[in-house]
Amino acid sequence: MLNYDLLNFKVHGDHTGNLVALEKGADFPFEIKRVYYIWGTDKDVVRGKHAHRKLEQVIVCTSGSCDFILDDGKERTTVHLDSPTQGLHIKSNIWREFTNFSPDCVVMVLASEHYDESDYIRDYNQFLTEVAK
Ligand code: T46
Repeated sequence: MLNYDLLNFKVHGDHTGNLVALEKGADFPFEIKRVYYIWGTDKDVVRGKHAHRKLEQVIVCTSGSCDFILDDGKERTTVHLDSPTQGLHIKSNIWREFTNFSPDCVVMVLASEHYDESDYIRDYNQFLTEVAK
């Protein structure tokens, strides 16, 4: 089984609109050390193309939609993200690519660690070698 979860966030909504709050605890799987967001990517661009040795992330498409392709070296699946009420929790050692961006797509990422280039595996063959160990 691929090492990911789809989280459904509690929505505090009323006639004034909606709000989602994310705090470590029952509703969120780790302490957030970093937040970044991505927008303005053309539809057919493929981002990612790497795995992380340690990092866990929760990925939220706060606007628009995109597809995340996840691969653990044995199986590959595509997760379509199109709601600010859902978070894709990707754990360690998963190769990810993301593409099929809508023009209004904004991807917000909540990360368990600070930015560390040495945590990235950017070569697919190296990834396959590491996950086979
Ligand atoms: C991931 C997917 C979903 C930083 O300086 N600090 C940061 O925290 C990040 C995430 C990136 N950068 C720099 C490194 C590169 O010069 O921003 C540039 C673009 O990063 P990258 O090519 O890694 O972007 P994506 O969209 O391919 O991947 C990012 C994350 O890096 C990655 O962890 O899982 O989003």
